[in-house]
Amino acid sequence: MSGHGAPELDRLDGGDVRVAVVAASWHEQVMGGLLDGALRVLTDAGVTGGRLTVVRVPGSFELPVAAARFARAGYDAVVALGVVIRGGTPHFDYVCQAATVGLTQVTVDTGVPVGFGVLTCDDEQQALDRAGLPGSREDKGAEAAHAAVTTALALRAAAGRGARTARD
Ligand code: DLZ
Repeated sequence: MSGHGAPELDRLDGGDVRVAVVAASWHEQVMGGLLDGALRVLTDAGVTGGRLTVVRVPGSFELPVAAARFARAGYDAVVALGVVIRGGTPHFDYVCQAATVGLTQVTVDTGVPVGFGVLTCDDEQQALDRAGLPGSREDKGAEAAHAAVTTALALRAAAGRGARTARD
C-alpha cells in the first residue's frame, strides 16, 4: 500500500476527548518512533493528563484485548500501535490477521474508533521508513492517532445532529 493520497494531518481540538494508546513491545526502535508520533498528535490536540493513557503489551497479538478493555471503559478513542516483520514461517500471517481482525472487531462491536497503527512489513527497513523517525518517509503513529481522534470527533458531531451511534 502506498502512502500517496493520505489526508493532511491538521491540528485537532481534542480538549475533552479521552484516548488510550495500546502499544506492542516488539521492535523497540520502530515502536519508539510510532509512540512518539502518536503522543505528539495527541498532545498537540490537548489530549493530556488524565485523559491520556498509554499501556504496553507484549506483542501485536495482544493489542485487541487491550483495545477492547479501554473501548468498553468509556474511552472515546483507542490508538493501537505495533510492528510485525515477516520471518521465515507463516507466524507473520497469523499475528497480522489476529491484530487486524481483532481490532476491527473491537471498533465495530463497541462503536469506539480504533486508530490502526500496526505496521506489517517484509523487513525492518520498511518499518523504519514508516516509523516517524529522523529519515522516515511516513509517520504511521501520528496518522493512527490523528485518525482515531478525528473519527471520535466526527461521530460526536454526527450524534449531535441526530445520527445515533452504536454506543448511544
Ligand atoms: C511471536 C511474535 C513474532 C514472531 N513476531 C512478532 C512481531 O514481529 N511483532 C509483534 O508485535 N509480535 C510478534 N510476536 C509476538 C506475538 O504478537 C505475541 O506477543 C506472542 O505470540 C505471545 O502471545
